[in-house]
Amino acid sequence: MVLTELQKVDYERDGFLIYGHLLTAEELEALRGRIDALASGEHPNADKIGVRLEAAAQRGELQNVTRRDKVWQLLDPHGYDEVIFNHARNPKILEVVEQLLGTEDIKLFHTQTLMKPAMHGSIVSWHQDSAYWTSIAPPALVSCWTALDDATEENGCVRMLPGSYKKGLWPHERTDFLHAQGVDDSLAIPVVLSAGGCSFHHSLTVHGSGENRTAHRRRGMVTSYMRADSKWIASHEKPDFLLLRGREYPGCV
Ligand SMILES: O=C(O)CCC(=O)C(=O)O
Repeated sequence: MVLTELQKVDYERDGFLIYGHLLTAEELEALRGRIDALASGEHPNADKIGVRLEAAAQRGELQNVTRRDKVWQLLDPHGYDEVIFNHARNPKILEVVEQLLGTEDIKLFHTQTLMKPAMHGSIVSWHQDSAYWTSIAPPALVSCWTALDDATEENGCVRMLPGSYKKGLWPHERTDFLHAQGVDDSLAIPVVLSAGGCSFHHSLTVHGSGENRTAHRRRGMVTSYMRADSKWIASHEKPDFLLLRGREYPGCV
C-alpha cells in the first residue's frame, strides 16, 4: 500500500486523503458482523463496551426502533472483539499510516464506530479531533475512517475542510460535544466511499457529518494512530497505549 506522490501531495495540501477500496469482502463482512453484534447486544462483550445512543433515543423518542439502531457510537470496540482489533492493526492500514505519520513507530490511540442508523442518524458537528485529544502532543495524529456501508452525501458521509489543519487549533464552542467556530461549509469536501473503502485524516483537519434521513445505514469504523514518540501532556495518569509497529520511546506515550 505504497502511496503515490500524488496521494502524498493531496494529503499534505488538504490534511486528508480519500484513499478508496482497501478491505476485502471477507474483512468487511466480518467487521460488520462484530460491530452489529456489539450494538445489538448479541456479542458476549456487549454489556461491557461504552455506547452512546442517538440523541432522540436518549430523549425516549425511538420507541419502535431496535437496540442496534438506537446506537450512535461504540467506544474503543477493538478492546472487546478480536476481529475489530485485527482491523485496527491491519497491515494495509498501518502501511498508509506509517507514510502519513512519517515514522514506523506507531501506537494505537483509540477506536470508535459511528453508526449513523437509517432514517434518524444524527450529525457529527464540525470539529478537530485534536480539540478533543488535548492529552497528546504534538497534535498530529492520523485517523483511518473505514466505510462499513456505502457512505454518500445523502446518508451523512464525512465532510472535510481542505487545508484547515494548517491553521492550528480552531476555536471550539463546548456543549456535550465540541463545535468548531468560523467554518465556511461551502468549502467542505464530501468523502464519498463505497463499503470497504477508507479515508485518512490529520487530527487538526476540521470535519463533521450530516444527518441520515435515508433508508440506508452509514456505519463508519474509525481507528486513530499516533507516533510512538508523542508526549502525554495531561495531568491525569497515562493509559497504556498499544505499540503496533516499531519501538517505544522512554518518557513518551
Ligand atoms: O463518522 C462520522 O460521521 C464522523 C467521524 C469523525 O468525526 C472522525 O472520524 O473523527
